[in-house]
Amino acid sequence: MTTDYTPMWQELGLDLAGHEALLNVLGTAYTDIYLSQKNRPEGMGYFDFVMSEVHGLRIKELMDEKAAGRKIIGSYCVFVPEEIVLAANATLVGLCSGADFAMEKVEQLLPRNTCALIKSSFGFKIGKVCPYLESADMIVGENTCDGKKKAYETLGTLVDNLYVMDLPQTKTDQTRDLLKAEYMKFKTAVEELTGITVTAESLKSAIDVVNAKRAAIHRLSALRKADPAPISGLDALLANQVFFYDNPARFTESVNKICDELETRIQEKTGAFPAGAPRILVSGCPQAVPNWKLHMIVETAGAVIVGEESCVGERGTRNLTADTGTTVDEMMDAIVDRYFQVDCAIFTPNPQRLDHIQEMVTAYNAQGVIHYGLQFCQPYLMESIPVEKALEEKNIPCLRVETDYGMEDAGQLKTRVEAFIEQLR
Ligand code: BJ8
Repeated sequence: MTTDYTPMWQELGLDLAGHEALLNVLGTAYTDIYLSQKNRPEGMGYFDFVMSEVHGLRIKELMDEKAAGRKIIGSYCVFVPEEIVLAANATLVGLCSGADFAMEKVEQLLPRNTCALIKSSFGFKIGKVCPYLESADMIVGENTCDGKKKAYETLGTLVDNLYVMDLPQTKTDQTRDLLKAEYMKFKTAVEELTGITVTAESLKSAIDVVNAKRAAIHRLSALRKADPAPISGLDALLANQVFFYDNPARFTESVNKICDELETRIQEKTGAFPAGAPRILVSGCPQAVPNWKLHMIVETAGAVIVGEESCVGERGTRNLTADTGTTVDEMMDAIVDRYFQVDCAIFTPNPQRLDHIQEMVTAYNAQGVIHYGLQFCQPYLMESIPVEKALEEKNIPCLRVETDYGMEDAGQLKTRVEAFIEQLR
């Protein structure tokens, strides 16, 4: 028997009709895109269940946590350190920004030429269709790209619990100090919210929890190096998306379980795609749930995506936090050092990202790169040109795509992707 979550959604103040429409679209898309895939690992059943309960059971768990006095913090960026949130006995959830909603109303508040990700975050708020957003006791924005920076000024008028974190845009000793100061300030804000002081013990344990989660994803990523690829890019992308809102310990356990299965598949040479299928690395803007568009187009055209150089992917998860510190200050330094390596395109200059893309091409044995840029995203679209040049110098084919969340350009994209795949064959 399926549980009726309507009273819970009502209590959260969701617009029930709009929410139902969203869930229907999401359910249909998931069935068409995910459940129609062939040769999926059995362990993906876990993620199918998570997705079927994405606004149900997981929200119920968060509501139970709230009833027990725990605070929920929502974030839009991988620069928000989960370690600090967990150490203050709160839960961090990523706020999805992967689908268009209430666009007409959004465009009364934001210019039309704003990226789909920012518009989506507004659409979910204005349309009152995101239970994660509505259950959050604090919403964290960050000064990254100009679009987000300015949009948070307006978002602050729509929510009463927005906390904006400043972030450096260059990488020097001075800006590292700025990041540390911002993380210390954030720690204080979270402590004030929860009424719980972060201790060396709680921070150490939080670092371990988050490191374990990232290590599980690293294990999954490493298995994608095999040919035939034991898991599709779509399924691996989903794991990277669920990373942001599942219970961390359960996520780690489930991903490790899938990895055990993938290891057996590799030994038996069982692939999600046939051996020798063209292998592609996707690089660029984050693909938040339920943005599965590019992966779907590529994989239904017969190529397999073997890695994502993205914040919903390896850019976001790649480094662990050193666990050698013994005092809160030493551990805060380790956290700062870990996050300061994230090579988001808002940094200038940003040579590390170019190096990382090339390292990933080699590590995952990719034959080509698709650079995924959201329309109107200046940082990533600007950077896509040097990325393409650097790859061309190494004779690595690169296709730059610029798109949004709509399906109007799907046919045209498909044609370009198919031609690119032919080039790789
Ligand atoms: S660390 S990538 S998660 S900021 S797509 S909103 S950049 S105009 S999302 Fe990001 Fe943090 Fe950077 Fe990662 Fe702006 Fe571009 Fe829109 Fe973007």
